[in-house]
Amino acid sequence: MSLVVWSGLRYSDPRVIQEIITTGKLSKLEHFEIDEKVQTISLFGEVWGVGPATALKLYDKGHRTLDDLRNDDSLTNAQKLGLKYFDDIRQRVPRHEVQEMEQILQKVGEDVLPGVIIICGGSYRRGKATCGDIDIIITHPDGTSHKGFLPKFVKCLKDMNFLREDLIFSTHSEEVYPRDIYTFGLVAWTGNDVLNRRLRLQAESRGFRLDDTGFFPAIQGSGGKRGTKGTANMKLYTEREVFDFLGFPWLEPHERNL
Ligand code: DCT
Ligand code: MG
Repeated sequence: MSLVVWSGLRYSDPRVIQEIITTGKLSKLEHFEIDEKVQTISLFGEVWGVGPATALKLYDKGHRTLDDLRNDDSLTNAQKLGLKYFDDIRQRVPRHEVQEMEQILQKVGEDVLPGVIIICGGSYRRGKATCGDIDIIITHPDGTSHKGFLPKFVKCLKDMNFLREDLIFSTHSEEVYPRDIYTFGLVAWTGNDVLNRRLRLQAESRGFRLDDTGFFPAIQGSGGKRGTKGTANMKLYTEREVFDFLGFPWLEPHERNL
């Protein structure tokens, strides 16, 4: 980057010299600095677990490369893992690999909890040829035995070395969808993000808030126009019911790449 910019400057150009003499600075160089800053912050932001504020903080500390970050003790464990697997995480996974992994996950899940339903959502469910990650949605048809499944499942996957690290998993987290709200999780985690935005807007126009756990009727007069969690949830059990309820034309998963 710096080479490209610098090669565009002719040091002997009288206008360059004139600018430095009269203003004490060189506007092209300032642009370069801005560019370098933007590029570095955006690179740091690609490290898993590093948001824009942290990226800026790291830049202000003087870090300019990923190797600089590797020597910084202030990184959280998740950020260190993000660095360690930086290239891996950025690489897209071929569809057939995701399919194999889904089958393994389903088999291990079944061993841990018979009847458990494990679906791979996201771009995979939308039929994409490669996937940025693997989004898993889990439920159990009996509505209760999903409780406590996730820690056991993760332990099993780690014991067999399928899972090497976990970034945000906590043994207290219960991130399996109870059967009665699973459909909303499935819609939300299938996406894509543009469709989700449209579905949420459509819900709002009908006086509901939609998220990955359900439809929530707006509470009149409380400023809760968008609907608030905790208000009665609509019981819908299939994706088609969700689309129908919204009056949104039905889309098969592979048609949801908006
Ligand atoms: N999602 C959303 N809004 C976002 C990002 C994601 O509603 N800003 C939903 C839709 C897809 C799902 O979450 C999973 O997200 P990603 O894994 O980020 O996207 P993807 O569609 O699976 O694509 P990728 O192949 O990049 O993972
Ligand atoms: Mg994904």
